[in-house]
Amino acid sequence: MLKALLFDVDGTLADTERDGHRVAFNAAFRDYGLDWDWDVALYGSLLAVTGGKERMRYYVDSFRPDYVKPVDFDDLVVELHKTKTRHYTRMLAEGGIPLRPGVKRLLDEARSAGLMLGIATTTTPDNVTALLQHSLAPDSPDWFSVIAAGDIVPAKKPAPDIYIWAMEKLDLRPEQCVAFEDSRNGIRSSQAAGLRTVVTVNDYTRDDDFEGAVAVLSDLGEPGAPYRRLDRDEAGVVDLARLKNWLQG
Ligand code: XBP
Ligand code: MG
Repeated sequence: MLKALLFDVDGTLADTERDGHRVAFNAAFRDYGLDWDWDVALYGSLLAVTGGKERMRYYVDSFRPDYVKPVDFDDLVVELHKTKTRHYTRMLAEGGIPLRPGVKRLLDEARSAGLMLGIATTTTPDNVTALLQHSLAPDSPDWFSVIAAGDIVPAKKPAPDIYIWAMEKLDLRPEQCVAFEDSRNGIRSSQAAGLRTVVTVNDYTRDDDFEGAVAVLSDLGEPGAPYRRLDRDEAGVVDLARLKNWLQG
């Protein structure tokens, strides 16, 4: 029986990567006088690595052979990341990034039906709180029975650890939950944790491999603006009835 919906954050709740995280990274690089500038296409390649600190190291190692690392490079990465988090949370507070279609509708329905809600993400906890408060509702972090985020587990997605951690906190088994993801790294993580997974793609992840997903959708859909299913010819709105139907089928 379905007891909880577990959500990824970036790319799933909102399209935060291109116009949120990417912009905040670049602002931090400028603050530190670095000539690093991540354009939209490059950022798509960098998304192969989850976690902001891990992503910066990957960039230097794979794209900047010319960069001479200072002796305190690890500390610099930590400081850059703190600065990036400040930029990102300020951006959310100033204008917010809208939630994707159907997200609030499904969260509201799940809460009314007494289902538990959870978050499992590689992003920093402050980023999750800021997104929920500014784009969903000021008290919405309290809607979630668990918010599993960031460095809480050392191995980030695609490792299953963050989902396993969240389910342990909820005292639930994978069969009692369904995950919502937007990326290959995300579904690798959720599936390795034993979770059935609904995927809503975005511009960075449309062509990813989502083998084994419950459904691959343009978004969760709204009445009057239905989702388009990418893995078969179907349109509609993801509500609990449809979700349970998919899970039984
Ligand atoms: C997305 C990520 C994160 C963010 C940046 O995670 O990979 O690294 O891009 O966040 P998810 P931080 O889709 O699991 O939410 O800079 O805070 O690491
Ligand atoms: Mg994601």
